[in-house]
Amino acid sequence: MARFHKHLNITLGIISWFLCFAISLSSALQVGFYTKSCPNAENIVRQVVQQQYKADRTVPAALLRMHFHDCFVRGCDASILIDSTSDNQAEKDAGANGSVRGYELIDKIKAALERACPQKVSCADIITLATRDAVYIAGGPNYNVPTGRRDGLISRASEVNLPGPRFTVLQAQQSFSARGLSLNDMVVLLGAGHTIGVAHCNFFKDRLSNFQGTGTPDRTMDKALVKKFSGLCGSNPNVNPSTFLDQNTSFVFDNEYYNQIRKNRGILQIDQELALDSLSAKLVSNLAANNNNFRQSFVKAIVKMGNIQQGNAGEIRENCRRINY
Ligand code: HEM
Ligand SMILES: *[C@@H]1O[C@H](CO)[C@@H](O)[C@H](O)[C@H]1NC(C)=O
Ligand SMILES: CC(=O)N[C@H]1CO[C@H](CO)[C@@H](O)[C@@H]1O
Repeated sequence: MARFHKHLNITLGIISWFLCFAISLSSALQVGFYTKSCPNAENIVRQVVQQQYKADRTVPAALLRMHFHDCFVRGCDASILIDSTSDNQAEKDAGANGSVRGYELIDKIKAALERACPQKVSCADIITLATRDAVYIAGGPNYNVPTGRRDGLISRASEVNLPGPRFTVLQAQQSFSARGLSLNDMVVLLGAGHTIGVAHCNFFKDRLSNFQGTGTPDRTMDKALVKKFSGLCGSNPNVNPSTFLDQNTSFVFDNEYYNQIRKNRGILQIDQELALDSLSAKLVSNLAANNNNFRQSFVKAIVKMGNIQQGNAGEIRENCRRINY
């Protein structure tokens, strides 16, 4: 018993040390970190995002998903941007990352920043700022982004450990809480991402027929949608079309996602489960009823997600796709 307590004490000691360390790291981030070193940094990011959005309305979805995938693996350190090399398979080439987009846009922003102030602005901050600007263009709230992140030195496909579309709400919650995010943060962030993006058939077509061996489609999916997607996804294994995760206001950053999943119009299994599982159903109905509540909760949750960090070692990458020599 004494031995058990000793172990427990050591474990608690390590955990609290780690928490202090994590808190002291995230408090190193501050709004306006580049005010002196690169006064125009945030304007430059915004201009490039606005310009690209005019050519491509899917930019907000691309950036928001990239931000999520970056922060969930090794913290928000731009490890997602690293290209694989002959001796390293990087995060972006892990299965879960197959459809993350927006790398060229980040390159463009980085090039503009390097012209204005070489070697000052981290790629990790670029992702975070660009996401903020894109969310705002899509109709979301504007908010202050703490900056001062450093770019990580490691990116490994084998470390990618993201929640999957067939997770239960409880499993997803565990994945979020391991990163310091609450169930409420999770419900808010999922709705924010999935109110503007798309999903490819491979992530949800198991719901369309013989769902989990039942011989029928997923009974929790609206019948008209089952029919629509059966046509869309078809039976040709060589094509993998996509559809909007919010089937109503697909390009608008609003709380409509929550109304849709309450009408059995969720696309991924996890989307639908969010509305049905007793863990999250109440949160979903509150968010569906109140767009302002959604917007305010989103700002808190995305800033919190942006503060996930794993260590303070790092650098300001010259090229977001490569560790500096
Ligand atoms: C349990 C958590 C989550 C799961 C299982 C999940 C899963 C997925 C899947 C499977 C897709 C479809 C990808 C494709 O077909 O290309 C997707 C799309 C997307 N997700 Fe999530 N996601 C989760 C949480 C989040 C969060 C927290 C965010 C951001 C705040 C987010 C943002 C997005 C966006 C923006 C898209 C659309 C991407 C695009 O249009 O290119 N997701 N998600
Ligand atoms: C789409 O959203 C509008 C409100 O923005 C709502 O009135 C309408 O019922 C929704 N349609 C569907 C099919 O959910
Ligand atoms: C687009 C892309 O990079 N896809 C990769 C996703 O991950 C799988 C598995 O590691 C690779 O085979 C794909 O090439």
